[in-house]
Amino acid sequence: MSINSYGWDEYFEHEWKQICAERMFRGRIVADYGQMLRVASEEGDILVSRSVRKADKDMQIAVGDWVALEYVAENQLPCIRSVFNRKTKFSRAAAGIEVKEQVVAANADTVFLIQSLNRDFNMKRLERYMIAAWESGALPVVVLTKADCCDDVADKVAIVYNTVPGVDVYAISSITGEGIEGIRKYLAPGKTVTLLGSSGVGKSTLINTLAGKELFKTQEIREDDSRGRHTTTHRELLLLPGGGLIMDTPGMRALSLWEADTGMEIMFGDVEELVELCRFHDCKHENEPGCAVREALSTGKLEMGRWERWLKLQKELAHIEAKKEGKLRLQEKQWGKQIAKLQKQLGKHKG
Ligand SMILES: Nc1nc2c(ncn2[C@@H]2O[C@H](COP(=O)(O)OP(=O)(O)OP(=O)(O)O)[C@@H](O)[C@H]2O)c(=O)[nH]1
Ligand SMILES: [Mg+2]
Ligand SMILES: [Zn+2]
Repeated sequence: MSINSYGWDEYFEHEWKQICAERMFRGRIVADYGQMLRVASEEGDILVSRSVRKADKDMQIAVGDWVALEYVAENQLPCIRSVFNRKTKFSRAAAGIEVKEQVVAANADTVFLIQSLNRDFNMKRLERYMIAAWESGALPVVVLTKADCCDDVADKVAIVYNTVPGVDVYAISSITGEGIEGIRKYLAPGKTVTLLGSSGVGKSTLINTLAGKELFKTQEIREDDSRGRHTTTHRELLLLPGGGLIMDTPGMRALSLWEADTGMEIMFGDVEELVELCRFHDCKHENEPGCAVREALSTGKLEMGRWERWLKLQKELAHIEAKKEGKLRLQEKQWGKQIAKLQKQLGKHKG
């Protein structure tokens, strides 16, 4: 199998030259089954265990990653020796109490942010996905599914254009085929597209439509609350007949931001600029004199809803940053204790 068809290019060739070692071979992670991963490799399709040998121990591996593999023992699965630096990564804060990044997709060129035109249409959510998408380094594209179930497609598309100016927006239907040809251009040979969105919006159906066959399982959304059923349970990267690569992902319940500096700057740069213009650098934007935010709100230059969303996101990001810092301090404290213990032992030896 040629790895070129999986998107291998000069960028990774350069990476490979740095680590290139005899007996190692290359592959791309194409499916994540938890402890096991499937890899499309130079030696064919193989299963490997998630754990990484030697270097990069803490590195999280995600579907889309390029890895260097090696057979270390006879009759055993090969193991991952190294994970190549990524071109892009789409992350979120992992669910649960631990402060942890979850890499959802690696090395995507484009991310399709998917919402359905009937029940799932939500601009606040789109804004959040857009922040994470810009942060990822991949190009975000908005794909609105189930156009066949919607009477005001043009109005909804206009709302999206308004929310995310300058971003490509497509209204499609996997039932009638409307709009499908338009999105194929992102799936040029060797290019990777990741599909992201809530459960039931039609991600797997779209892949089946693009592939022209039933490759992935799909399921009706629930009657009672019109939510999806979380039909897709693992991430998988598929090579389409046209040469493009497309990644299916399980529907996301919530997208908690992990890192957002670039994403916030792109989505809310105007608000950040205003905040800088306030007379007092610690302005609370309540009723201080010379508050540029209040001024902009009163003239309508800044919309109240947008300001409130920015404030909320800001608070959320400050909270995650504080949690990250807390974790770091805890690690440092543990380190400190270990060092103190060692020094004590050394002292004893000397004495
Ligand atoms: N009318 C209509 N129904 C669609 C369209 N696309 C998908 N559906 C239906 O929506 C339901 C959910 O589709 P899936 O493809 O399973 O949704 P998903 O986003 O993969 O959901 P998860 O795997 O749970 O994240 C299925 O019953 C599909 O037939 C469309 O364009 N029009
Ligand atoms: Mg699915
Ligand atoms: Zn102010």
